[in-house]
Amino acid sequence: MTTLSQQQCERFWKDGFIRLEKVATVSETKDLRTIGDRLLRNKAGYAQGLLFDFYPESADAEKPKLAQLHQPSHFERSLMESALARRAQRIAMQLLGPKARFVSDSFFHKPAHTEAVTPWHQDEAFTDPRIEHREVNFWFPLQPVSLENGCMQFIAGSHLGPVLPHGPIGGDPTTHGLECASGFEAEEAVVCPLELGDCTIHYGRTLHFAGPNHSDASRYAYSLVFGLPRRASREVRTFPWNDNRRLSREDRVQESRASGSFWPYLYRKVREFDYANPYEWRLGAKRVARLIKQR
Ligand SMILES: O=C(O)CCC(=O)C(=O)O
Repeated sequence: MTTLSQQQCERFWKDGFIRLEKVATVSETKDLRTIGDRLLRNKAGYAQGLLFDFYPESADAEKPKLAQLHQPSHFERSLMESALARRAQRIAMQLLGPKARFVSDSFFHKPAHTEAVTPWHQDEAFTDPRIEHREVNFWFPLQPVSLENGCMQFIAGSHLGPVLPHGPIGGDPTTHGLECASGFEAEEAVVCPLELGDCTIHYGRTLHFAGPNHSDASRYAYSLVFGLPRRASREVRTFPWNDNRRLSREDRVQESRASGSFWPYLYRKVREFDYANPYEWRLGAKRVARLIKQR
C-alpha cells in the first residue's frame, strides 16, 4: 500500500485515524526491530534525555514500564533515509498536502507481562498551546499486535473537538507521560489489532491508548510523525498541565548540552530548521533572546 484512495482519506478525516495493511514489508519491520532493539539495549539517547520512561522514572532505570526513544534517527541515520520513511511521507502528503515534512520518530518498548498501559492521551497535549501543530503519526508495531499485547485504540472523531484536560501520569510532575481522564467515553474505543507490516495513522489531536502487554514477549513499535509548517495557534488556549513540570529527562537534556553535546545539538537544529517558514524565524529569535537573557 503506497497511496490512499479518496475514500481512505475521507475516512481518516472523519475518524481521526485509519488502519492500513501492508505499508511496510516484513523485512523492513524486522530491520526496524533489530535497530530498535540495539539502540534500546545500548541506552542510546539516555544521556541526552531522548530515552525515557513514559511512567515516573524509578530508581531502577534498567526496567522502564514503557520506554520511549525519541528521535532514534539522530543515532541511526538510515531510519530517515529508508524507503519506508519516503513511502510514509507520500501518504502524509496525501493527507496534509505537499508541504508535509518529517517531524520526528520514536521507538516504544513495552516489556512482557506488564500491566502498564499507554494512557489515553492526545499527542497535541504535549505541545506548546501557542503553536498550531498539524501532524499525522504513523504507528508500526514490530510484531503482530492484539488486545493481548497492547495494540492501539482510538476514539473516533475526537480530533474534531478540543484538546481535553490532561495531567502527568499519577500526578507526578517529573513524569514524561500525560494522561487524559475525562471528556470522552473509553467504552467507545475502536481497537486496532495489526499484522506485521500494517500500521495505524492518527491525527495529533486524536485520543488514543494502548493496553497492557500480557504476552510472553516484548511489544515494540516504531512511529513516524509528519507535519505541516508550524504557525501561531488561532485559538487562545492554555495547557496548564505543562506548567510547573520538572521532567526528569529534562535534567539530562540540560546536563548533556552543558557538557559537550551542545554543538551536535545546534548543528542538528540548524540542519532541521524550516528556513522557508517566517514563523520559525520569529520563534528562533525569541529563543535566542531568552538564552542571552539567561546567561
Ligand atoms: O506504543 C505505544 O504504546 C504508544 C504510542 C503512542 O502513544 C504514539 O505513538 O503516539
